[in-house]
Formats: sequence, structure tokens, C-alpha cells
Amino acid sequence: LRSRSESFTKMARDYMNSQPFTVFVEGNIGSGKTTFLKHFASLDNVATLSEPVDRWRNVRGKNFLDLMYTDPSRWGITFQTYVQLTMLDLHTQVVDKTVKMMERSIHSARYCFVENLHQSGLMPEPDFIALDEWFNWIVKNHDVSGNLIIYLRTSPDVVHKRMLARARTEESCVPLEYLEKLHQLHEDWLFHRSSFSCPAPVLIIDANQDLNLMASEFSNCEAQIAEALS
Ligand code: DCP
Repeated sequence: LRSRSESFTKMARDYMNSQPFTVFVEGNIGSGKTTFLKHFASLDNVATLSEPVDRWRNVRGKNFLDLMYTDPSRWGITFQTYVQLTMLDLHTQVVDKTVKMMERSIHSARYCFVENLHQSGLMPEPDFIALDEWFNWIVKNHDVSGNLIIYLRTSPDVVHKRMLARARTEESCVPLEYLEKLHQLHEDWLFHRSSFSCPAPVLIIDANQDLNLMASEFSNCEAQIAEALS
């Protein structure tokens, strides 16, 4: 019995050790998360999980992202409920690499986007409560933890220009003011650490510069992740 118990303990330990080092890449809309992930996708031991924006734009033929921007008070809950589901899907996805790098997380969905809709009075209180109850249940009952957050820190006017330049149809009506509010929520959470709890240590990157010139910043991140793993 003892040896069975020992081998079970060993199995459990091996399982624990097989958990990947999980990184969340966070930052405002247009901060360069996609470019950042692309850089890491070429590394052998890194699995990159992009945010499922295309899934949000076509849910059985309905564009939830567009609905949310068109009428946030009506469709904000629908969109954010679906975002929460797709993010949970990414958090629980098993990967066979040492590092699992995710674009955003269920945490920024709640602490930045849902919070913004709620604070701006764009999400009715019962909608917010239902979403928050779901969020709390998920955090308690699923492993949505991470080992490192990389915060691509930007100024709202820089990301506003990038957003206009990439011209995603659904975002054509997003004003600078919206990005300013999102910026403040990211700042309070990840920079000042004065709002919500942070699920992992934060590495801050200046992402205002031209994204094509950020190779050295990316390499620096690579080095820091390698150090954390060693
Ligand atoms: N979005 C949202 N609520 C969320 C997550 C995203 O309203 N919980 C919206 C904001 C954007 C779109 O979805 O309109 C995609 O936003 P991201 O900032 O997550 O992705 P980007 O493509 O803008 O990232 P980047 O430009 O940094 O690569």
C-alpha cells in the first residue's frame, strides 16, 4: 500500500511539474499584443494562443463584437459572456510546450473591459452582477492562474492612431476617450497595482515605439522568461 501511495505521489508531482510556464500578454487595444505573440511563435518551446477575435465576430453567423460596439447597454453582457467562455477555453487548453503564452486573459476581460462598461454606466447592474458571479465561480473552480504578465504599456493617443490605421470595421466608432478609460484601468491594475489583485508578477514594456523596432524589447523578455525557467 505504501509503495502504491508513493508512486501516486510521484505521479502527482510529475503532473504538477508538467504544467507550462504561463504568460499573459496584456495591454490596451492596439498595444501590439499580436505582434508580440508572433515574435514568440517562432520559438520551439513556446505555444502561443491568440485571442479569438474571429470567433467573437462570427458566433453562428452573428458578429458579437459589432453588436457590442453598436449598442453596449443591450449587447455588452452577450459579448462579454462569450469572451469569458472563450478565454476560459484558452486557459484550460493543454499545450505540449514549456511556455504557454496567451494574448490577454480572463482577468483583463473582467478587470478592464467589463469594469469599463460597468463604470461608464453602459452595463446594467444586473448584467454586471451575473457576469461577475460567473467570473468569481470560474476563478474559484478552474485553474486560470499564470506565472508572468507582460504589460505592453502605451499612451492612449498612440494606440488610437494605430487603431484608426488598421481600420477594423467594428472599431471605427471607438473614440479616444474609450481608450483613455481602458488605459487607466490597465494602469491601475498592472502599473500602480492599486485596483484589482494581480494574478502574477508584471514585466512592463514600453510599447509606444514603432512595433517593428521592438526586437530588443522582445529579446529582453525572452531572457527574463528563460531566467524564470532556469
Ligand atoms: N475587447 C472587448 N472586451 C474584451 C476583450 C476585447 O471589448 N474583454 C475588444 C476590444 C477590441 C477587440 O475586442 O475592439 C480586440 O481587442 P484586444 O485589445 O484584445 O486585441 P487587439 O487586436 O486590439 O490587440 P493588439 O492590437 O494589441 O494586437
